[in-house]
Amino acid sequence: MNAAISSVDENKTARSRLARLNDWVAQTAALTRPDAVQWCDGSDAEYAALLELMQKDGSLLPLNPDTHPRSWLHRSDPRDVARVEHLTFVCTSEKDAAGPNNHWMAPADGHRKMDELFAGCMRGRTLYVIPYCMGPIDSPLARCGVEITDSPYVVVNMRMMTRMGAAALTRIETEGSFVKGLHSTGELDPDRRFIMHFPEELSIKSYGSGYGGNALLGKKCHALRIASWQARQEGWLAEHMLIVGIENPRGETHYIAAAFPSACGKTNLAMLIPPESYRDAGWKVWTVGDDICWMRPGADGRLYAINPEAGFFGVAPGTSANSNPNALACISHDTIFTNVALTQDNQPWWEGLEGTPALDWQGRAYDPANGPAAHPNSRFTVSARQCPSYSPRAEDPQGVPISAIVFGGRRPSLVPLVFEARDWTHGVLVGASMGSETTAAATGAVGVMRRDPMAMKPFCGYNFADYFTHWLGFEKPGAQLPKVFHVNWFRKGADGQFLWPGFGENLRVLEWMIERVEGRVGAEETAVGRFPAKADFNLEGLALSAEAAEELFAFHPGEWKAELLEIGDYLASYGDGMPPRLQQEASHILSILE
Ligand code: SAT
Ligand code: MN
Repeated sequence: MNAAISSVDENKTARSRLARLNDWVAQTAALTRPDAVQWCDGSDAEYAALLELMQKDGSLLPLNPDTHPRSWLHRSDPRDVARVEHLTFVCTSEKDAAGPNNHWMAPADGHRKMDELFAGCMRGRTLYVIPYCMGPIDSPLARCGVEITDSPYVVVNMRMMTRMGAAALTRIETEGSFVKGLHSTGELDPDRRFIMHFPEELSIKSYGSGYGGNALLGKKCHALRIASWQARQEGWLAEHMLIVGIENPRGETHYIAAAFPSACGKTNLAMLIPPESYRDAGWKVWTVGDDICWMRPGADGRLYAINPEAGFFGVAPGTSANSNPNALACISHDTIFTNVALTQDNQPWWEGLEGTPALDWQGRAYDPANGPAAHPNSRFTVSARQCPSYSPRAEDPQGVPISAIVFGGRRPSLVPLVFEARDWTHGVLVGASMGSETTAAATGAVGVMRRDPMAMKPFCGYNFADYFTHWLGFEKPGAQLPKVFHVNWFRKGADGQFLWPGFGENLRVLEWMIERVEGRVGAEETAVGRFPAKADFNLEGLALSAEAAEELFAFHPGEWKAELLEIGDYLASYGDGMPPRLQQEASHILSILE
């Protein structure tokens, strides 16, 4: 074909691709009736104008410019401070496709319900159109979306959390496909709040919440619930995992992907600072991502991972110079804080920091009788580029090769500090049977033990039975799959205190994993997996009592038997679609224990 003609054709196609977006924006405006429509380009000028607007209307309060330059505090409605799993739905034509792990509604009913809420809801407001890309803009693993929202707070957060604006729009023009997300804060009335997903249409509708996971649609709604659906169809994985690079003294870097439920230390592990002796020996830690990991097999059979996000939406309480100096450095400027407390001199404050709060997260004079000064799920939003340990490979369009996958939860008893799965099938079982105590990241009781497979219970956009089958399917000829491990930083002693110091010392556990990956050390075979041999695990320089050291690595067959029986029942609750291989694996372990 003549070059001139082909470029005319391409332009036409690009325009018609954008026409789909334009039509959707026009239809949405007709439904929601905003006063104005603003297409976001992601520019500095746009960002500055939005900050000014929010400062004027009081939704952003400037923080102390000497200690926290260009940083802000946002206070949520007190009834809107966490994800709402009971109001989160997956709408698929067949109920079974969503599975027992999701709340389900028929797509037509879901749309009707949401469109009633959206009708006229943007009167007096501006409708913002946010084109964004999840993942490095030039990465074949990245995927685009467009969020429509009436919240300027969402726009400024999306700007830090995603690649937002003109470049994303260009990619959407050439690619044609994008995930559609419609969001309104509505009245912030918990009785008029729903987060609905339509995976078959690659679309999301969210109404009545301005909180992170409910409102920043690129994050959990797109990058996990919708992406997990796309990933299954396209042969990859969208996971609730941090990605961290561990460089050993020989200068070799192993990348590890680790799944923990919300508020269980993913950000801390992703930004770990090695203990002094390790630093002296030459160990380094590189942050790729702290919450979400998209990975797929590369030509060499290994899994390659990208972080689809561009920023961190981290839990503030507990973040300190002791626990996470890298995070503290990240958030010393150009940061948006949500629901933290304030000191007398207008610095952000939360439990775990030195000093004293003057105002609590609701802006009241601090009174311990009202509970913690900062909300337990208060957050910071910050660009990943501000992280001192940000990996030079974090923006690699091809992703980083994963050497190990780690699963972990809050388990006060039974589960040892670390063990290794025997093989991929066993590893999938270890992930599928993960348990953890609930945290403040979602509304509801805190500290209740529940099963949270792969830390995806709130985020898998389809039936867990199919999800486990998808995971098992990665084992095929030519695959060079990572080793799978389970860790538990949260084991407690009889006195109720944590047995393991955690934080930087967790590098000792990662070191053992890497040695296993490299085949440098053996392991002790048990019915439930491979445990470290004492001689191979570095406890030097740790103030750990002999009993604690014993207990952290102990294997209790009787208690494990009870655990395995429970796991068997849990897996059976997913019905006939469950891959028999997982049940067989669980039965096999049980038979060794008996
Ligand atoms: O609220 S978010 O989903 O963005 C954070 C979390 O709970 O993991
Ligand atoms: Mn998370």
